[in-house]
Amino acid sequence: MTVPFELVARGKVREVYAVDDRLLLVASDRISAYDAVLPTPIPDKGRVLTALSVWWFDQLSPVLAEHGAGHHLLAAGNALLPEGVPAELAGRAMLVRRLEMLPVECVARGYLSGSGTSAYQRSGAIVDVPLPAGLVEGSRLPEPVFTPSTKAEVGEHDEAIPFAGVVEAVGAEQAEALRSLTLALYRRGAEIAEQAGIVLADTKFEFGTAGSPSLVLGDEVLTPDSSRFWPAITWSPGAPQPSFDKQYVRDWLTTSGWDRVSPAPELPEDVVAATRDRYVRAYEQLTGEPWS
Ligand code: PZK
Repeated sequence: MTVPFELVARGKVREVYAVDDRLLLVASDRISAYDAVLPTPIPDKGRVLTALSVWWFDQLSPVLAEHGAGHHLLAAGNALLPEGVPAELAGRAMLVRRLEMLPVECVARGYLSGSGTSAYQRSGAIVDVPLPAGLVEGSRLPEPVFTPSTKAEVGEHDEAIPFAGVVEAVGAEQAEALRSLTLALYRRGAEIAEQAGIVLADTKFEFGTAGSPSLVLGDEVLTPDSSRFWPAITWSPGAPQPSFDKQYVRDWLTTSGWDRVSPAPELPEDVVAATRDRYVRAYEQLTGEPWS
């Protein structure tokens, strides 16, 4: 497929194109697991994640407004996109304001998981954020915490940084604003997810600046690719929690004999179908709207 716009950034499963002074964020149907992009696409994944982001931007608007902030979404959906956007991108593209992106990943955690658990087991803290004794993988934290990280180069992992690192990068005033807004957005998102039977364990936001409002929420928001979603019904601290979206993929890869170094194997069609179903169910459960 040829997109008649300049490619300005490319992630594992997404692309960004320049459209005059704006950007087009395109979500593919590609899926990653264990740091690899799998050769088998998940039908509708790009459309589901785009629709979820669009829905979350709307849900989070009041929180952003309370903080004097905005979001970058200008338009989404076939009819609203500029002329020249290919039909194959229908539903998978968001037209957004071009921002000066801030050089930090704004991570909020309400539950202990992954790299947070590793850090906690080493030091009782996540970098400079102390946590109480006795927590285990999957524990709910007494309060959500802001654990920012650097934006890693391609192929590297993000690295957690202390709050002072955010101050160094963006100044004290903006650092405080990022922490406060990140935690407020996470709290509201987790509350909405909880009502839908989904634990929003943690998430990563990216912000940029523009003329006005100064602080603008960018990127994708509260999708399974930027967050850990767990089914509330199986939440049971003390071991890794099943992922709402990728568990079938991880389980199958684990039993496939794949060495996690070679190119990943094609997924069998039942795993593809079950995984597509999980994305669609996440959308339907969260929004209360049927997928179609
Ligand atoms: C921007 N990325 C990350 C990398 C992706 C996304 N509104 C914006 N203004 C300027 N730059 C960006 C955004 C946004 N969002 C974000 N890169 C550029 C990224 C790779 C693939 F889809």
